[in-house]
Amino acid sequence: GEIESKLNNIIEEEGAAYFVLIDPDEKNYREIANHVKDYADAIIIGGSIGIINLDEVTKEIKEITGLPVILFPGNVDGVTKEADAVLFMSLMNSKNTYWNMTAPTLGALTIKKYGLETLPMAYLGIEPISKTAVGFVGEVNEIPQKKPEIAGIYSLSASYFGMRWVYLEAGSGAEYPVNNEMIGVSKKLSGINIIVGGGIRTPEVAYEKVMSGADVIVTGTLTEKDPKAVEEMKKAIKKAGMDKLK
Ligand code: 1GP
Repeated sequence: GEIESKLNNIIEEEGAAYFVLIDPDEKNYREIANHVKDYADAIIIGGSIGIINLDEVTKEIKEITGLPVILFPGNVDGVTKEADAVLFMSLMNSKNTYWNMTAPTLGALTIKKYGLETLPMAYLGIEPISKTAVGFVGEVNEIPQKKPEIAGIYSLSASYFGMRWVYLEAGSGAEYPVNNEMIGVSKKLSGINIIVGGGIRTPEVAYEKVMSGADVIVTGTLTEKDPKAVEEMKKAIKKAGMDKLK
């Protein structure tokens, strides 16, 4: 699809991409959109708890930023025709089959009707995700940080299923992010695009994650608290991207 090609080009040419997550329930979404429009490569829209005015918020964010707007649905109600694409995902390490397969299946026909481009993605819940909202809601059997190879084999499995994206998720507001070794082994084993998010709050940490193998860095909480922080984040991510390509 068009959006996926665009993102792949950015990853290929710049070594890494930067996504900003906006929770549709966030009150200052206009302010965030305004600040991030010159720095993020794409906006992802989603949240695990409650969604109000998803159509309107998505439409406005698209108008303000002019960036690709990609849905990151927390459930079957997380889709709108106002977006460009959707992360079509399986929470592979949930204990509940609803989050592995039923929710995406129930959402599939709506996605088709809306004509949204789909990016097939494995969503993997990593420690300390259990302490965050998505871990609780998604009944995640969290992958311990000390067992990077488990994330690696899930990523490999995802690639064999034909998925082209893996999201290593520590959870929004996580006390600490996914470790570098886990990112490295996931990238090495799968060869597909690795998105890393949850608990990334400084440019230095973002730099390390990209150098370890992350293709995409996501920040949500940081951007909500300090929308201006995106400028330094972008610099670090792109610097790491170029250093990685060398
Ligand atoms: C959550 O990975 C994202 O899905 C972002 O996490 O809010 O901690 O940046 P933060």
